[in-house]
Amino acid sequence: MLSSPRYIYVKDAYRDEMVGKEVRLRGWVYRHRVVGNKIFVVLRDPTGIIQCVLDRSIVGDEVFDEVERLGIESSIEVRGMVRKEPRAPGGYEIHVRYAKVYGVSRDFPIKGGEGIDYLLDNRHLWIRSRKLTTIMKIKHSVLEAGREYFLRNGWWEVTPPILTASACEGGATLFELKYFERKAYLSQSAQLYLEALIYSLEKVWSLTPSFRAEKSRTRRHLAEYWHLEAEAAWYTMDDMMKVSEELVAYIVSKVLEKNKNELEFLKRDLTILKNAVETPYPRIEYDEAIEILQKRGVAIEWGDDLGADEERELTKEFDRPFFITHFPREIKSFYMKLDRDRPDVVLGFDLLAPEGYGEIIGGGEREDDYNKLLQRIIDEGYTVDDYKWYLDLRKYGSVPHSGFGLGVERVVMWIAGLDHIRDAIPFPRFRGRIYP
Ligand code: NSS
Repeated sequence: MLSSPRYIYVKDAYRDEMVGKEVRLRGWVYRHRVVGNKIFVVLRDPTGIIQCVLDRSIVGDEVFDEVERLGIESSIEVRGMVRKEPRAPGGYEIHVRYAKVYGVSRDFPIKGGEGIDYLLDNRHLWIRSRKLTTIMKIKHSVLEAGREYFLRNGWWEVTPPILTASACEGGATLFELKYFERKAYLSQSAQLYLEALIYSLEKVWSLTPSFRAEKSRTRRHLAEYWHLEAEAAWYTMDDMMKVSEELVAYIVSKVLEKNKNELEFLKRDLTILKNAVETPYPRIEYDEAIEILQKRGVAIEWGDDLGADEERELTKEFDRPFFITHFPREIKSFYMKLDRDRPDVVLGFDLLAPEGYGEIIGGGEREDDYNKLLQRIIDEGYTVDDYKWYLDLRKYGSVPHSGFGLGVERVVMWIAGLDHIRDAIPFPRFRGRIYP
């Protein structure tokens, strides 16, 4: 008895050595066209699409009639021979001998040309699109490279909590929830917990969801995003900036290496992206950023925060990612260490992506002195009791330390060249929408 031909992925059919071989493929109907006694089914699987040709005289009436009626997104299996066919998209096709229908799909709700709100309502189906599939593959490489970078450089991966009792990045963007008899919040950042973990492991990192109740909908804010964070004992702000740029350069180099096809599908211009593989990245201080903006005619003054518009303007000065450091203390979080020589600014940094994208990382050196930190917490109007445990870290063997947080979807948005962050995550959350 002849053994069954093996299952292959679509991408494996696009090879000369497969020509003439009998194979099996499983997937979904991407396109479907009937021409007389032939059906052209374009089959989609995780690796691509390929044309499959069914001939009535070969597959028989029963199979032919069943496949003829199928709508797009029906799931099927085909068995047949790989053939070279210059007229087929991609140059290869499957000459089908047998087909089996698994799940019929009729009237798939997405036909092309729908508006964004409709597509978001049907996100559970829209994620099958080639565009979103392509972006998810790039995100996979970003996450893989991030983890690989930390593993190779001796960092410990840890698992901080998501349910928290206090704010890390200010009360304005906290999601509150009922936690048994009391109130709690969804974490905005693992930072405070990572700080507690450096006392045993010194160099730690984590990948967690972070939550921000952003009041307005923008192109680069999600209510739930994936946060890659690092914290290390003994590290200065400069040390941590080096880690940040090495990490980003490593991620970009891996995506360029592994996702050539995906970047091409998205028509991503690689000229500027390629510069990000080389470090160090340029560094400017906040003061200089303000001067640049003023020269460019932006109405801004020392002390103002940099928003998306200001950041976009600044990115025009650079052809690679760049750091801004030494921000006024008033616009940054309570935990940031003040510059010893200039106590009006903090030892904090942002890393901005070029081509208009802006901030992808925020980090800096932490206040490690008990009394100074206590004063910052009081000045901020926080309840000291909520931060008692965090203050303890400065009471029992305090050390200089630094850290940062990278927004995974911000990085994906930039690397993939997206105009909106929503496509960097399969099920985006922002104000006014939590479905599907
Ligand atoms: O607020 S951050 O700038 N900094 C922190 O949360 C620090 N506690 C991180 C740390 O030092 N461990 O956020 C860090 C990054 C920021 O640069 C963005 O890339 C991303 O997190 N971020 C977001 N991405 C998507 N949507 C929203 N709303 C968002 N907010 C921050």
